[in-house]
Amino acid sequence: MERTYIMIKPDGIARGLMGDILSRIERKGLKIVGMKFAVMEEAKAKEHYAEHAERPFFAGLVDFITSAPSLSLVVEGKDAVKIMRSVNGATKPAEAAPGTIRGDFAMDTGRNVVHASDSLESAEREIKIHFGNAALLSYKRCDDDYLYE
Ligand code: IDP
Ligand code: MG
Repeated sequence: MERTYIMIKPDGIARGLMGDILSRIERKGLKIVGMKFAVMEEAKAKEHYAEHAERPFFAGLVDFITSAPSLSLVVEGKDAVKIMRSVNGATKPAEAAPGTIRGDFAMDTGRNVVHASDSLESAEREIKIHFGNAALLSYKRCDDDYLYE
């Protein structure tokens, strides 16, 4: 079982897409085991996007991510990291397939609605940044259903 870090970015929240995006995650069969709705602190945004610190879009990206509320999630399931990358779609909306979140809802790379960790290592790092030691829910498989414990 894997855990991954997902963020519905400020544009997704402002556009009223939170419910649709949560629904896609649930209908896919993944479990939401952590949720935090807040304006991200600048230090956390900088740490989260540290790999892009030298890129020309970094300052604008941090400004945008900290400008308004975003929804941070921890999502759990088999192959959750890979599956959430495919549910989100390609980084550049022009390359994102229809049926993906970015393919259906985004036009600009800088306003691409969602984030998902790109590897298990990134997921662990990002969950630590945004959830620290906060307790996450757990769930168990029960017959054909998945139940929270
Ligand atoms: P990812 O979100 O699909 O993992 P990354 O390449 O890690 O994509 O980039 C992180 C985020 O930085 C992107 O989701 C996007 O919002 C933003 N970004 C990436 N490249 C550009 C760019 O060329 N211009 C503006 N924003 C960008
Ligand atoms: Mg990335």
